[in-house]
Amino acid sequence: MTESQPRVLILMGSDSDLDAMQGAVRALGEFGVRCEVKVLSVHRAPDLALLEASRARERGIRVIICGAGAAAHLAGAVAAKTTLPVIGVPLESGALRGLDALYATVQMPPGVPVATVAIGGAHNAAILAVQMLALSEPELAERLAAYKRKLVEQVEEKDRRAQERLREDGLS
Ligand code: RP5
Repeated sequence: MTESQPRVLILMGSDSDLDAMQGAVRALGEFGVRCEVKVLSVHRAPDLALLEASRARERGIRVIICGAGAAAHLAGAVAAKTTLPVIGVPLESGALRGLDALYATVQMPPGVPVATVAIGGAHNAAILAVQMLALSEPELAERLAAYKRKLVEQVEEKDRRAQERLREDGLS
């Protein structure tokens, strides 16, 4: 495997999922983690989707992120065909606004887990994927630590702003 090979595979059920899944691509990019992105419906092209899942490990992929809306079976079906960790992102789509996708993604039978993030949680899916890769990559763990420090700074800034508002409103 070469350094430039993608280690995260992002699958999505439709091109209509792309906007929602771009947060994952962006976040992985910020950590310098290469990914491959594919539209692959397990309902409309099941053979292709299952082939992709079963070949992912031997291609050097280490984590698979699957985003889908409605009857969102992509992550579960992919998890059935690989020993790689699979992260599911339920997406908002149609009348049930993502609740259907959440249930379909998270309610997996024993033995076939899908690590399910929030509805529309593509960013968190990427962070979780980086955390998995960082188990064996100290440099990535360093970047995650820096990311966590930034989160703390952001909270401190929010507190400063809240205190300022309270003072301006004569409430402190
Ligand atoms: C799901 O149905 C897809 O993941 C998408 O969220 C939703 C609608 O798909 P399209 O009809 O836009 O292709 O399978």
